[in-house]
Amino acid sequence: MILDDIVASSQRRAAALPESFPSSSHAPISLRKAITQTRNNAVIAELKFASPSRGVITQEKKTEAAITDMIQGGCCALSILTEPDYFLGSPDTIPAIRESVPIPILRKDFIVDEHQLDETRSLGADAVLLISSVLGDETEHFVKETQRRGLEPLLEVHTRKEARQAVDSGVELVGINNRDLKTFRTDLSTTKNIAPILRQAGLTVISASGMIWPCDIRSLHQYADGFLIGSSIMSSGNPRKRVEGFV
Ligand code: IGP
Repeated sequence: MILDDIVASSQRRAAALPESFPSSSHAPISLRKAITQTRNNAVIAELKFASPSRGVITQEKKTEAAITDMIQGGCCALSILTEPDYFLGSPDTIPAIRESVPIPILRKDFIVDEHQLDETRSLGADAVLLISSVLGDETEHFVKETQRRGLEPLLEVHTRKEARQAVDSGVELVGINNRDLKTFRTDLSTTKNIAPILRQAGLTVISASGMIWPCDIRSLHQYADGFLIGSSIMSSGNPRKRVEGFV
């Protein structure tokens, strides 16, 4: 299964990290606040050049231009995919853009080792993705370790069981992935099925993956506080216009 390969390669990357990292001078900006205080639709725009399910999404590797466009379009936060082998990302992107980005940056990768949390803080990110189906029983531990480093965890779930575990983990921000990472099948009703469990517990909910058009956000509006969108924006040829349509 591809997810196992991605996790194995993330473990190899983590093992090659240095023991310690230089501290970042960036004062964290709250992703949760950015989402809940946005008056329009809270859109998190994702820098994503390729994925195992789609292959190459855009040939244009213009990071800075894409990010400027996304911010001008009105997104409330950025997600930067840093996984190199399957998503063609790089951790170096975050420090390269940090100073010119006034909104929260989420680091998206396959975190499997606490060292990667130190790395994430050092890169200047505000929040980091933790994936429930990757971390299993260690999820709660990683949530705590993330918070201890002054980073905001965004915990990704895909099933009702994972959602109930999220409620018990002490996390405040949860992403519902509409894509099953094991089969790559995308179904927006995943958000509708799972969100009530999280919202009843007072958590902030982000719907992630598979939203292509503004009507997709409209159909999920009552279920989620924010919307994380990658491929539709990156493949559009005009990220600013595409984000404007969503917000
Ligand atoms: C974005 P999409 O369908 O808009 O390109 O999806 C984002 O949700 C997706 O990239 C994602 C992801 C992840 C990537 C969600 N969870 C975990 C890597 C790892």
